[in-house]
Amino acid sequence: MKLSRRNFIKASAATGGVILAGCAASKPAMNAMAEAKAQPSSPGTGDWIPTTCQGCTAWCPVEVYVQNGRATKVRGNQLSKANNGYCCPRGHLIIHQLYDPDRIKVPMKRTNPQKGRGVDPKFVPISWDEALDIVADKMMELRNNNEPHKFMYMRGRYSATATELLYGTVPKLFGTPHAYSHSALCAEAEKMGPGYTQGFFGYRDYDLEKTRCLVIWGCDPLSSNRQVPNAIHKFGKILDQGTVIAVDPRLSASASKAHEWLPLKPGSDGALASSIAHLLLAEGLWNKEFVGDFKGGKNLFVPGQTVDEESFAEKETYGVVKWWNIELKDKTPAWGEKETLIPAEQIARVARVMGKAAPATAVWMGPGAAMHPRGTYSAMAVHALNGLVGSIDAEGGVLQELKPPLGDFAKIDPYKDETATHFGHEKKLDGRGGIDMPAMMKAKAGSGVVTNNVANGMLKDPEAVKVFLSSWSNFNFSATGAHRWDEAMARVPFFVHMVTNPAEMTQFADIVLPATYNAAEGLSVISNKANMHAHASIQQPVVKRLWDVKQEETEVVWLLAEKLKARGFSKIHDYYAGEFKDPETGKAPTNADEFAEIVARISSAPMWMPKEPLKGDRIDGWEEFKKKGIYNTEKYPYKKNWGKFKTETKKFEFYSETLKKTFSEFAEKKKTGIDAILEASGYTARGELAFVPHYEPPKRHGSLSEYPFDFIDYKSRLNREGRSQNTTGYQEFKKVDSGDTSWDDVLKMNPVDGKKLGLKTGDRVKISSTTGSITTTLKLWEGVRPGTVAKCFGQGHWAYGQVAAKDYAKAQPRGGNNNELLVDDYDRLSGATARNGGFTGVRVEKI
Ligand SMILES: Nc1nc2c(c(=O)[nH]1)N[C@H]1C(S)=C(S)[C@@H](COP(=O)(O)OP(=O)(O)OC[C@H]3O[C@@H](n4cnc5c(=O)[nH]c(N)nc54)[C@H](O)[C@@H]3O)O[C@H]1N2
Ligand SMILES: Nc1nc2c(c(=O)[nH]1)N[C@H]1C(S)=C(S)[C@@H](COP(=O)(O)OP(=O)(O)OC[C@H]3O[C@@H](n4cnc5c(=O)[nH]c(N)nc54)[C@H](O)[C@@H]3O)O[C@H]1N2
Ligand code: SF4
Ligand SMILES: [Mo]
Repeated sequence: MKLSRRNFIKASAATGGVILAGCAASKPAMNAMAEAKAQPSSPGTGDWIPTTCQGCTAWCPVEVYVQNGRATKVRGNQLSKANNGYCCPRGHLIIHQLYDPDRIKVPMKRTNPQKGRGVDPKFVPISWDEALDIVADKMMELRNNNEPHKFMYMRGRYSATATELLYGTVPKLFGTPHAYSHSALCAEAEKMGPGYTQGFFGYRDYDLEKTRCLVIWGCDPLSSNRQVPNAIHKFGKILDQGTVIAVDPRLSASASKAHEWLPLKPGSDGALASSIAHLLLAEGLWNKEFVGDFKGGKNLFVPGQTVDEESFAEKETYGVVKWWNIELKDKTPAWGEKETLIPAEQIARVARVMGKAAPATAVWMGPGAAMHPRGTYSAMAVHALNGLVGSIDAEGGVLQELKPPLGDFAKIDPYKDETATHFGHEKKLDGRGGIDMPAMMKAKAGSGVVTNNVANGMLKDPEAVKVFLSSWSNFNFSATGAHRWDEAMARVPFFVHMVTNPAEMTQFADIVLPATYNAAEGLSVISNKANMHAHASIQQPVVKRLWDVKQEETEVVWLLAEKLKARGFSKIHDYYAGEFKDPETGKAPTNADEFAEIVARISSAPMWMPKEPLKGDRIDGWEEFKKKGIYNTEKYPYKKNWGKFKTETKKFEFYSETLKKTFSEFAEKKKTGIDAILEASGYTARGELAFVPHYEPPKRHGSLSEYPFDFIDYKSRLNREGRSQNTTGYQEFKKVDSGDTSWDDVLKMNPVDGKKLGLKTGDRVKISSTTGSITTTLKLWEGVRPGTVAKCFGQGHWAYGQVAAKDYAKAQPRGGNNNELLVDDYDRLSGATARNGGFTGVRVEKI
């Protein structure tokens, strides 16, 4: 039976069994509705089974209610301290996604050699055995031709611990440098803020219970970011006991409830931060316990005047006077007003509130302040405010992290053969480590991934990648400059996609391997932190699989390793079979299912069979871990990292010796100067300014005359990253995003601009940038200032399924994808893809 793209979804939705009849599938599968009919569910009887939601990077421990084998409801894990027993609105979409009729149900093979957007792949169903034979043959061809480095793996979302078995293992043992994670599409620039000030390249936690001033900056914690249930749970209390300030060019859900909303000009975050810092210093409002004080007791921070470094005795920080002299002394609120369009008096008012509540003032920075083309410095500037108010690791402040004790996997090095070692050192495709792309994550140049630049690398060298494997990814939709991925993917000779749905990237696949919907069908251990506790949470099958799907990081890699072994390359299999022993019985895995279970047991064993009693929860054995689903650590201790920050000086650095050292080493290696690197990477700072948090004027693609509006991108509160749009729940409830309309995708414009352009709500408009154009509906809305327009990221799928796309068969999108407008540009110091900061100018025309 031949299945074209056109009728694949139609057929599979109605009759999953028919498809399976056409191939040698190993498991019988049933239509979701058929099973429900066979066993009517009776209300009130069922079990809550713990698992982990991965709808966003909160990775909440949850429980799924299962009645007669059917998942019917979701709630937070009642034992979890991170989310207080709640899930956010999109936790409920787990059920919709799990039972999405458009899921890929069996492996598929492409029969149309032509590839492109809107080109029918003419997929036909095949068995797992056949599919993996084809993949293994293609991989062996590369090994046999001495070009294993033409193999590439790219990771989208992943399961926290098991990811190592694919991302960390397969490319390294096979012999290729081409393993790239999606992280630089995600929020890497944000990490540069805490990274180059306090030596912590990670996401922060917040003591929301005790906060007296919460500054929400470039994120919307009631809708998104990394701990939505906890933010919703505590928000009312914070409003009662203190002040909430939102810095966002758009009226977000948080901004709409905040005491102060600062709708700054997109990309001017550094200017706002510098003027707040200026005022805190000029008015003596910095936290003396953390920062220290003038030796003479008198405040010498006088606007416009430099200060003698010797006059100040610092405590937990380093370089506050240098920072004042180099960047801050002239950055008054009046100066700030010019750059940010926020009235000077509001800047001053907000700064005073922050200073008065210190150290219980938490600046919660998100991608909106950082994912700009010059975002490293605005991330540093915004995060440095936490240093000034002394909220780092303080009561009511901003915290680093604890970690649950996880079991490690054995080192792969002994399994690397000569070919792997040799070809593993070939040049990467993402441009990292060039003077125009320093990618200095974790204080080391060339260490950051530049995900989105991989497409450019592939286009430049079409021979570079011959076999491409990717999982849980959809870069043709999720990456800015999305059309480049269409071009690059069309040229890849052999592409294997391991996903749940036939999304945009899948349309370019030669082999499609249907993945488990991990939150409800996978088996893994996921760790994270929130609400002053870290946790490890199990992800386990809450229901039996309806379709012939497999988990890519454990089951599929095991089966693939077997296939490669049968063809003469056994290293990957040797590693899995030789090093993964059950922590209790010592037994080695003999098949894919056993491997998956042993992996989860190794990762979690230190929590349920600890060598010494732990400070966190007590769990007696694996069965209890599966039943409770979670291990919570003890509470985060205040001042944990004081005196031992992982910076060059061990202090919180307002003058980053850490960044200076990283830069100097890189410049030496490249035989050039630091200023030359800054220039090549598009930053405006020169000299000493490069080492302090400072304002870099926003970069912009497109002239103001041709593209008069700054474009504001943000996430839907129903986005499960790029994945929930094929559910009717998403479409029906889309109106929960402020200003939005259900079943549509609206561009929000200030009524003042609407009047000027003669546009009204409901008009169909074409939005164009220097890169591309999309068509959507217009909505006049006061939640954006004149000169800016905002549209939610999420809609605009031309594939994925019959709900997400307006017409899947014709590849017609519902609404428009922001990434077809946004230019592919980068914060080059981190390698992160820019999506915020108004760097893409757009034009709006009625059609
Ligand atoms: N609902 C939901 N939550 C999510 C996710 C999801 O898909 N949906 N994904 C998760 C993931 S993967 C990540 S990486 C995190 C992080 O992602 P989030 O914290 O959700 O951040 P974004 O929506 O990317 O950030 C954009 C925010 O910054 C604002 N903004 C845009 N330009 C500017 C600017 O120039 N300055 C300032 N100050 N603000 C600006 C936007 O209006 C918006 O509020 O969220 C996680 N949480
Ligand atoms: N304009 C704009 N672009 C953005 C963002 C934004 O805010 N604005 N956010 C960015 C961020 S923060 C991120 S993290 C990226 C995310 O982008 P990607 O890393 O590309 O991932 P997704 O698009 O979320 O999901 C990819 C695919 O995974 C499949 N899938 C769903 N569930 C599962 C599962 O359980 N297992 C497997 N194997 N596959 C599954 C689906 O088929 C889906 O198409 O997007 C980024 N892109
Ligand atoms: S979508 Fe995110 S915040 Fe919501 S329940 Fe899932 S992991 Fe938690
Ligand atoms: Mo992300």
